[in-house]
Amino acid sequence: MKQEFEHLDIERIRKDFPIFNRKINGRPIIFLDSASTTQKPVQVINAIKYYYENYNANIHRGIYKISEEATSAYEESHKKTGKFINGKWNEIIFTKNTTESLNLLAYSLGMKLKKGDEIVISRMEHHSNLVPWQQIAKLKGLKLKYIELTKDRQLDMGNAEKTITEKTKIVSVAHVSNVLGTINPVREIGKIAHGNGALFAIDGAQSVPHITIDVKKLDADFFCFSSHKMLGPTGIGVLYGKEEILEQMNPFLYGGDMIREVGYYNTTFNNLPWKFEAGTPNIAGGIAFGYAIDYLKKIGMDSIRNHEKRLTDYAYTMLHEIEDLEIYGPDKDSRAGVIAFNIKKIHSHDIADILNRENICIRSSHHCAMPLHRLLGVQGSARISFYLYNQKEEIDKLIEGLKKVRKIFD
Ligand code: C6P
Repeated sequence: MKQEFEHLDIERIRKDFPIFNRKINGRPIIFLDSASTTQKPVQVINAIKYYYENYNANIHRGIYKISEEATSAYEESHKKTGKFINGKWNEIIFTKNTTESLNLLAYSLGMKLKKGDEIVISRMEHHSNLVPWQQIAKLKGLKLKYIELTKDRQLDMGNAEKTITEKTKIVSVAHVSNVLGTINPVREIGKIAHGNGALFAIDGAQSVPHITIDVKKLDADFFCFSSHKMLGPTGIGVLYGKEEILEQMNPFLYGGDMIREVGYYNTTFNNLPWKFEAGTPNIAGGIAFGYAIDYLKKIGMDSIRNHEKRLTDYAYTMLHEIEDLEIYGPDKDSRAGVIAFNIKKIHSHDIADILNRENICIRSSHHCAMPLHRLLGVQGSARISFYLYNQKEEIDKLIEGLKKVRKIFD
């Protein structure tokens, strides 16, 4: 098995992540919760420190050297992000996180819809891609419809064909489910949406960090994701949108930097992407995010996906050794590096708590997908998730830990 894991130099990669030097009770941290947020390499941490120590200044406002340096570094990050997903730099709006990107969409697009217009999402959405649409639907008298799931928890494409109709104005689905790990056929969903004249948005929070993304190939009108789930700092998210559509949209937030001309009674707005970036942004975070992208590109997204696939396959197989353990979602060939499970008669918090005693960090609860958990017939689940710095040995430790959990409860 070892040989199969040797295509990436994980030991070398781990040296870039200072947190892995930390020991708790003399033992290292086994971090299996990257779907929640990832650890940060020294290159990203240093970029933040360097900015504050050397060119901390507001952007687009000063005509002095350090402000120009900050402006150009912040804009450079937009360019890197655009290239990373094959979009143009002015189609990249920096927000706070995926949640804010989706709220921006729901508000800006939703406010233009009329009573009776329909919005379609799926039964597996994270609250961030559910609550904003649900609330704008209530406010504007819109109809919110759901694409159903198959028995193995993939999107039911037959149902998608029926649910998306000419009344549908917006379709928004997760690329990868943060609970089921399902990788959704977003290109096909997009075709159905566009075939009915609807706009198509993708929640890419769990895909951009792990899979090569080409927004042009996917023909996504919008694509949302978070820096902190891809080695970057918290407080920076992305909304990609097709230029011609963003041009037609109204801003979500109003204030400084997003304007061209302001009078006491009227305002005209700035060019893209600044029209959607009101106020002083997270400058340090935006700049450091560019360094996270550099890091991922250096390792290579295909290598990262391969590595995670091997870890996921291995974990999926090993978890089946645990008695009464149920995994949610499709089989290992159709999933990303996220595995949610329950062990019969043991609460997921107990599993997480006992593993915590071994410094194994996993997530337990509804993972911000309460309706999905209800659909699965459970209140919550335990969840493990992987990234480029995880090792096969960590999965072995997890399995040992889970065997201990079983023993305690037996
Ligand atoms: N999921 C998890 O542990 P933010 O918090 O805005 O950066 O990302 C929101 C979000 C949106 N969509 C999906 C599919 C997600 O997984 C998340 C974040 C984390 O699963 C925190 S709940």
